[in-house]
This record gives sequence, C-alpha cells and structure tokens, in this order.
Amino acid sequence: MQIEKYKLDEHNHSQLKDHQRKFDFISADIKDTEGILKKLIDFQVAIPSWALGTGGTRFGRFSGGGEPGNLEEKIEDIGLIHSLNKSSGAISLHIPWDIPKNASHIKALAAQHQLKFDAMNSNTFQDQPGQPWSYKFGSMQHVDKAVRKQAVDHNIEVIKYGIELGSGSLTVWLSDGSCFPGQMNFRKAFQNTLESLQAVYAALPEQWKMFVEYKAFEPNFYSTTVGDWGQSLLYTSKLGSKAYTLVDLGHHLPNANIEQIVALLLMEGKLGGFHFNDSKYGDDDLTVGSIKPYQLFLIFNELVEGMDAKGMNHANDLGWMIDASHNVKDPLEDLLQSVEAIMITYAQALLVDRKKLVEAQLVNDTVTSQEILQQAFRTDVRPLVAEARLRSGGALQPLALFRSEKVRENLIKERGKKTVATGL
Ligand code: RM4
Ligand code: MN
Ligand code: MN
Repeated sequence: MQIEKYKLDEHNHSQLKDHQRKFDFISADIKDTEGILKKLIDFQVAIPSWALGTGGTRFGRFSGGGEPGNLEEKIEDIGLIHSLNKSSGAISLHIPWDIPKNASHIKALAAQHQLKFDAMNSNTFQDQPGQPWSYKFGSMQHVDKAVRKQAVDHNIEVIKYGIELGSGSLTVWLSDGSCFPGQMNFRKAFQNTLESLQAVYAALPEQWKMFVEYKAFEPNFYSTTVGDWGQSLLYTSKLGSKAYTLVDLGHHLPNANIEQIVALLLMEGKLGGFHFNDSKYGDDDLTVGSIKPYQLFLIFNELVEGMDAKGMNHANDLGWMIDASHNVKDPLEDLLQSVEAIMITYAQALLVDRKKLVEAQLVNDTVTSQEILQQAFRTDVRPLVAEARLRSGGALQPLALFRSEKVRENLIKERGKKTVATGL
C-alpha cells in the first residue's frame, strides 16, 4: 500500500497554519535554523527488515496481521514509512531471512521507493535447515574448525548478496560465548573468533566496512565472546582499517555510560555504526526514546561533538540503524515513533551551545555545563523536525496520517492476517 500524494498534501495543508506558528516561534530563538534543517533533511536511519513484523518474546507472539510475507513486501513497508517521514531511506537486510532471489529486481523495487541498502546482517546464531554443523556451542569461536569454516563461508555469502544489492557494509553479531564456568577457554575462543573474522575481513570489497557488534549477555549468560566495546575494539583494531565497532544501545550492562563509550570510539576512529532501541532492563528492543530519552540525548550530544571534532559528515560517515521490535505495538507505528525520537534527539544535540559548554568546562563550572545541556534537551524541537519533513516532501504528522489513512487496516485487507516468519 502507498499513500497517494494528494492525501499527503491535503494532510499537510490542514496542519500548515498550526505548524507555521510553532515553527516561527522556535526559529526566533535559534541561531542557525537553516543549517540545522539541512542536517535534519540529510540524516537517514535504516530500518531493519526484521522489525516489520510483530516481535515476540520467548513466550509468545501476538501478530496484528497485514505483515509483510516476503522481501518485496518488506521493502514496500519501509517505502511507506519513508514516504511519510523522509528519514528512513535505507533498509538493513538479514541473511538468510531476506535472501534476494532476484537481486536486480529487488534493487529496482528499492530504488522505486527511494531506498538504499544499508549494512547486511549475517546469522550464525540459529541453525538453518540442512546445515551440516550446529552452532549450539558457538560459530566463529567453535572448537571445531569445520563449524568455524561454515560460519566464515556464510558471512562471505552475505557479502556477495550485499555486493549484488549495492550495500557497503557487513554487520557481524555473534551469539558466541558460554553458559557455564569452565565450558570453554576464553583465550582460545577469542583467538578462534579473531581468525574467523580475519577470514571474512579478507573477503571484504575495497570500499566496504565491517561492523563488529558486541553484546554483554544472552543467549549465553556466563560469557560472551564479543561481550563489550573493549573486546569489539580489540577485534576491530587487529582486523584493520575497514573494521569498526558497532554500538547497540541495548547491549550493555545496566547503567553503563554509553555516551562515554561512543566518545572514545569516535576519538579512535573506530565507531562504525549504531543500533538504536531503548530498554528498561536488558536487550528489551523497545521503541527508541520511550524509556530513557535523556540518555539518548547525552549519546547524541557526544556523537555530534565527536563527529564535528573529526570533521565527519553526520549523515554518511556512520551507519545509523534501528534494531527494535516487540510485542504490543503495530510495528510500523513503532518505527515511525522510533525515527521521530531519533530526529528529535539529533536536533536537540545540534542546539547545544558548544562554545559556552567548552568555556564552562574550562573553569569547572558544572552548574552551567548542566544548564547548557538541559537547555537544549528541554527545547521542544518537534516543529523543526516537522519542517525538515515538510521540505523533503514528507508528512507534517506521519503517525496521524498513518492512522487517518487506515494503513494497517488496508494492509490486512491486502495481505490478510498472515504473519511473517522472522525467526525471532
Ligand atoms: C541481536 C543483535 C543483532 C540482530 C539480532 C537479530 O540481538 O542486536 O543486531 O541482528 O539480534
Ligand atoms: Mn543489534
Ligand atoms: Mn539486540
């Protein structure tokens, strides 16, 4: 389903007066409104193909229906989100869940929806039917070379699919680790994993990047072989200049200072990409900004400061992706909310008065430092984000339009109550 242009125009027209009043009000207080709008317009967040169906917990899954049943329908869903918010112009695929059987057709369909292919994701955390070796005791870390080779070959196959589609990066997330003390030798597991990653790295095309994603726990609960940013950085440093660490917001131990991690990885030139989500406890994969919006702001504050310090391009130099999916919301509404939260937080971080903050830091004025950050965080930047959307041809209120156009009801009519098998 697609939303017709005239419906979008009607929607924008009906909201325009109200929007203009709010936008004029906030712009009066901002130094460089046009510069900020340009950055907001350029910023794109990739949608993962596995977030389009209702996610489950380990106990059950309650689908709302109308979910995409194949890659074409997933692309259509992301195209729909992008037509509403103009900030979701990329898709992140997962192999083998989304094997493109006909790459040129898939590429053409994506282009029709103005979508690019962001990082490709491999999967060695599940056994696939007919696969000779099991990943029950790990993949790249495995004591058996044949299992490691199978994991390496799979990743190389994922790169090949990515080349066909025009992607430029591979994300490796491993569930490798151990559940019980003594189960494995940490050093050997690290070395095996490094060797396996090196074999994959050797197959990367010239311009490609490889992201090594870390996660502190689950499904292994005693140790994880890429458990934190230190371990990921060890791998990526040893691998070489095309390897980067990927930060998934849900993959830390409670109360971790993620903004500091981000700042240091950026300083080292080793931050590659981001998986946005939110969580109360662990890897909850909740809607971005729904639980800890101030933490997200502090992270974006470091991202903007760190990227500017290095003269980086905000939109293109890092991989921005959502990694969230859960049980109770319409997945498309959830994604609209997540992207909105990211754009709002990015806009707030752009508002931070950097010059004043540096001055306050140099005289140890902690009170003023806090005031400067919170001044930006407490600014209602929603009219700025809406203006950026309007200028790029999106909707002033994407969620409202999604509901008034009865998108989900239409998708259910089109596709039925069937559910998608994401494997999650
Ligand atoms: C993992 C991790 C990966 C994602 C899988 C599905 O927890 O976050 O990024 O590919 O889930
Ligand atoms: Mn992730
Ligand atoms: Mn995760």
